[in-house]
Amino acid sequence: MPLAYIGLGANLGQPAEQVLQAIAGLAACGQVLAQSPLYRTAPLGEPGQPDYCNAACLIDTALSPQQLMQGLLDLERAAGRVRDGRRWAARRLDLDLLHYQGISLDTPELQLPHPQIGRRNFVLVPLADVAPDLEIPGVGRVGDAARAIGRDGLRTW
Ligand code: PH2
Ligand code: MG
Ligand code: MG
Repeated sequence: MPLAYIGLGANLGQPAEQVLQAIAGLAACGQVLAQSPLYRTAPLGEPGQPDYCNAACLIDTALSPQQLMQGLLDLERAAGRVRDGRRWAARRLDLDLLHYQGISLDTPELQLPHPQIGRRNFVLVPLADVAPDLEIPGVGRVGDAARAIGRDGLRTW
């Protein structure tokens, strides 16, 4: 079955609990093969928001990318995420489909690989924990990209 790579983030409520619960909930979407440690990361975006808890997971899934996205949105809703249109505001849970094995997509609903992977250390560093040798188009080898971007603003949770 295809492998899929998920980025997790939360900075409202009980961020670590929501991230761990989401990892457990990913069982509804596939088999979780690896999970990164939890990181405490400085918020990027609207000023004054709490630190984020970030992590990444590798799953083996029978779902299509679109079905998997729906599953991730369901988990975000179950955690109480409210989407109010503000792009980089604080949130209870954010699940990003970062990469889906063998698929490149550029549609309004879904872009794969996720266009921001290479720009954010709070995505790259946890992803490198679960898939250092993964090659992502436009990013390169994830372990190398994570080392190059550095760990500014990142601590273990
Ligand atoms: N997610 C955002 C905006 N800013 N900052 C950190 N540290 N971690 C995130 O996951 C994050 C963010 C929008 O998805
Ligand atoms: Mg995100
Ligand atoms: Mg998101």
